[in-house]
Amino acid sequence: MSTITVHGRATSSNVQTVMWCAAELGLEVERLDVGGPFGGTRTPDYLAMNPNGLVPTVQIGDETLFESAAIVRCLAAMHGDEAFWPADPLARARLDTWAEWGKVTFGAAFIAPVFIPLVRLSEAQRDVAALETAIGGLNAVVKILDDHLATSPWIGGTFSFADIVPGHLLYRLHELQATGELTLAPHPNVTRYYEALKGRPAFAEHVMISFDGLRPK
Ligand SMILES: N[C@@H](CCC(=O)N[C@@H](CS)C(=O)NCC(=O)O)C(=O)O
Repeated sequence: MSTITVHGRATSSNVQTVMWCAAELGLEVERLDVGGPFGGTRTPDYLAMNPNGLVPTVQIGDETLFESAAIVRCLAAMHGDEAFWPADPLARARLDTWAEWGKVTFGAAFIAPVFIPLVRLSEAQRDVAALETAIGGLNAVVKILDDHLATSPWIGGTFSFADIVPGHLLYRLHELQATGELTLAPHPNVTRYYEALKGRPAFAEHVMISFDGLRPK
């Protein structure tokens, strides 16, 4: 089996998706601390692998990839069984719809407009009005997931690659609610789903990582 090397700090949510997916698939991965306080993303060698200068960058054998969701799909296609990565294109697309939604809708509504102001900015640096609007938008998005999960235990009938992309956001979402920093409308199905994710050892190891180190000093 090809060696898998993940360049990226463990506190990066996008690195977490890749690490969680690899662990669910039972893959051995070497992870290197890159990005954030570790630096290393602006060197010519790194930029040659990932011109965005972001993490993760993943090497699978001689191949180098960036974009976490694409990497999750690649690992799933290479190593997933029929439940994790269905062979039928339509069955897979039914799941992938939610993986894509997790990235471009849920992730976009949560990380930049809500998580970053609440965690990475001091109160003085926050645009309170913009944050309130963003929390309203996030509520609407979480309701979409909650409605979907009312009829399904996982994103699909069984755990699959499609749980990784929206699922990895839920540790941060629920931690911010637990501390009272974020208040959302009740979302019982999402909370039930999060409790199920917490029972997965790979999720606990790679996603439930404190983000306190990201807070301003
Ligand atoms: N669309 C990219 C986004 C990658 C990204 O924004 N990574 C962040 C961490 S989550 C990053 O590299 N931040 C700068 C750093 O850690 O040095 C992906 O999904 O891989």
